[in-house]
Amino acid sequence: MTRLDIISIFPDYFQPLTLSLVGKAIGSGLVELGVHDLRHWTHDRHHTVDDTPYGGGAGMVMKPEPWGEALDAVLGEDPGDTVLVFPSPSGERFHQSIAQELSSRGRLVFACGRYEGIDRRVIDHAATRVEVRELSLGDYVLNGGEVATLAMVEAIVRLIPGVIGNPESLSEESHSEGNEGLLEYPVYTKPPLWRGLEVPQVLFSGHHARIREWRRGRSEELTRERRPDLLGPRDAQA
Ligand code: JDK
Repeated sequence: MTRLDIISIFPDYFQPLTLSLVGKAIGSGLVELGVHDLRHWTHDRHHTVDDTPYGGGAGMVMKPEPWGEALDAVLGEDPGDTVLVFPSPSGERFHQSIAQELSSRGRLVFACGRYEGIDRRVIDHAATRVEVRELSLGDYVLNGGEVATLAMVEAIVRLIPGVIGNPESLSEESHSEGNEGLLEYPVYTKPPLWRGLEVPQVLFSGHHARIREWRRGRSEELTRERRPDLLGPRDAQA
């Protein structure tokens, strides 16, 4: 059983998690999900979570007090096997091996910031109590941590044993160890001729070794064209 908690000022963002794969994982008891509204841990009439930045500059910063109380409550007394994730545009880049690693943890807490981010002391203080990862979804700026959390949760949950019916399909896909770091080959299904476009003949041959070679060749070609960075420093010279 994996426990996921998400803290956000927009808990409604996480409604989609009750659908599809993550929803099924919850339904089948493999995953337990808690979504928490940060404003629950405010005490003023306006449920204030932001304030002006020390040192000046544009925008607002999330106040430390609500975050401190929220994390105390959600982490609880014994945050033993917990990883606390702060999505951030200046975090370490999230990738498949981090998803793999996080999928084996007992408990994950996602802290979603907004505005220009969270007062730094919240993260520094939390790091004295639990393992903290600041993670970036990619090199672009989102409006907050919610969308990054949705993507990371989906990438992590599908790797939890039992969540995906056929675990073989996991080891073949791009960015997993089994695919030798290449992009996936193109896939086809019926009909054999569609809008004048044919399915490559080799796929009808029943010749498994030739099919495997063809797929490998397509994977290498695609990787060279689109993601030469995935090839070794030598192969990358196209
Ligand atoms: C968490 C708040 C928004 C907006 C300022 C100035 C250059 C931007 C934070 N991969 C990824 N992208 N974006 C996020 C992410 C954004 C977040 C929060 C995650 C909380 N925001 C925001 C503008 C700035 N900053 C220097 C980069 C910072 C994750």
